[in-house]
Amino acid sequence: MQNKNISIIGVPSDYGQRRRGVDMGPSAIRYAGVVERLEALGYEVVDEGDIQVKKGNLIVEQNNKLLNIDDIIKISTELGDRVENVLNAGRFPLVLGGDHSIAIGTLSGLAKHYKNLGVIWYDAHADLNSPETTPSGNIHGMPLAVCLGIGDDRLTQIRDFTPKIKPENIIIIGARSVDPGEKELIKKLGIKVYSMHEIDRLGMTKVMEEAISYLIQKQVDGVHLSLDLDALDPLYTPGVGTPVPGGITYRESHLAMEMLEEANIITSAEFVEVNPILDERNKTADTAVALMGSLFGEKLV
Ligand code: NNH
Ligand code: MN
Ligand code: MN
Ligand code: MN
Repeated sequence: MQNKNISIIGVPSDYGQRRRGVDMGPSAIRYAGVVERLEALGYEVVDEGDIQVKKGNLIVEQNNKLLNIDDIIKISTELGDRVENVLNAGRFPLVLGGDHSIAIGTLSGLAKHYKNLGVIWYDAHADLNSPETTPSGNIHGMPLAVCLGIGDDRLTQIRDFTPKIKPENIIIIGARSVDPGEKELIKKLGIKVYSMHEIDRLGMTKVMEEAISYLIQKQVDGVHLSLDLDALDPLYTPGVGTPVPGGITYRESHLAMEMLEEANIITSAEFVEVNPILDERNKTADTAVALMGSLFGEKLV
């Protein structure tokens, strides 16, 4: 990574879904040794701590299509401000979740800075739902749509501008649980997706080579990696709220991170959906930190 100065921001939020515990993700990732791991690679790491998230009862009512929206607006706005400050200080933002709804905040900070931002969405899901298409009402299934300007105005207008990203600058990797409305949107907007089918068929090497040259062709001025730990097979990351079998392997994920590092294109990252309550001895947080190792240039020999 070109930028040797990393700022870590924890976002202990579980408001984007219904299972308690993902708010402890940032702690679990810290205890897995993220700061030490990155310092050992020669980075100057500042852990800025967690943003303030109110502890409260999750709203889980059946027919609500935007669960906990008020809390999510507040968290996203604050996170956006914090991420923008990190960029203005010339530092690399590394955001620790929390459920994936926090990406709305992260992108709202990044997009003020980068005018043609690329996004790699490493996830079992597409996170392209809206209140009209959501099967759950969980906002963690919506952040990519929100950043495209699709969905409730209160979310799309966070930090007073929309859209945050262009559909042609997005690459989804690892998808295997995509809802009908999301499939329609992917077709309509022509979003580039490497589902598990393409990963099986082409192999991760080819997938990453293509993904990287695709973003370079789009002349992006930065690339954000939004990594949902459920992209990996639950074998390696059991501590996630919505595990889906048939996922990306541990080795394939390391390869993907190593290739991103070699390509030297990543300018910010977030690791989300680590839920220690659902985990086995902090395995998911350990995997997250190991992947960060590869992303930031750790070599095996
Ligand atoms: N697509 C489902 C929904 O919108 C599940 C989303 N869950 C995720 N996304 N973990 O990454 O509710
Ligand atoms: Mn996700
Ligand atoms: Mn997911
Ligand atoms: Mn998830």
